[in-house]
Amino acid sequence: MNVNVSAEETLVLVKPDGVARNLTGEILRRIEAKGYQLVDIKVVQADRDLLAAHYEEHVGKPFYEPLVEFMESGPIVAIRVAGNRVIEGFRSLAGTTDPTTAAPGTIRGDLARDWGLKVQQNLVHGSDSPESAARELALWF
Ligand code: RTP
Ligand code: MG
Repeated sequence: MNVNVSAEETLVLVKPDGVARNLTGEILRRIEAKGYQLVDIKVVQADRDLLAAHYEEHVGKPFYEPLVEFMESGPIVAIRVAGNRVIEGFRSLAGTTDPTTAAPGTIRGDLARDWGLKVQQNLVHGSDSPESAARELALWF
């Protein structure tokens, strides 16, 4: 199996809910089972500056402040993942943002639900474009 073709990279975060629920291993298992490569990984307690930079596109939206509070609430596992079309592929593995309607078979669809909180606690983040991936990987690694 050729694993070195077009090694696009993406940033995956296991958010504080995923770490607290001991789902990091299950999420890594799904990434590896799909055939993507784990290039780098670390546990991070994110501060406001990092989160403000990471979520700059969402500054000013109603969910921004609860989102930052949630992301500050505990450790995050940051992972550099490589593979052909991995940016699109990981978002497909993750499922849609709202965990109630995320398709079964996806990380969010199988493992997350709406807890009725102020922000979606949906277990994972994945970069949404090559530009976002490059920007976010430089922030977290
Ligand atoms: P992510 O950035 O985490 O991979 O998720 P995404 O692209 O599917 O969602 P995005 O629109 O970028 O939103 C970032 C994160 O903000 C929280 N969110 N909550 N209305 C809400 O309650 C709401 N909207 C967004 C989620 O944690 C989402 O993943
Ligand atoms: Mg996003």
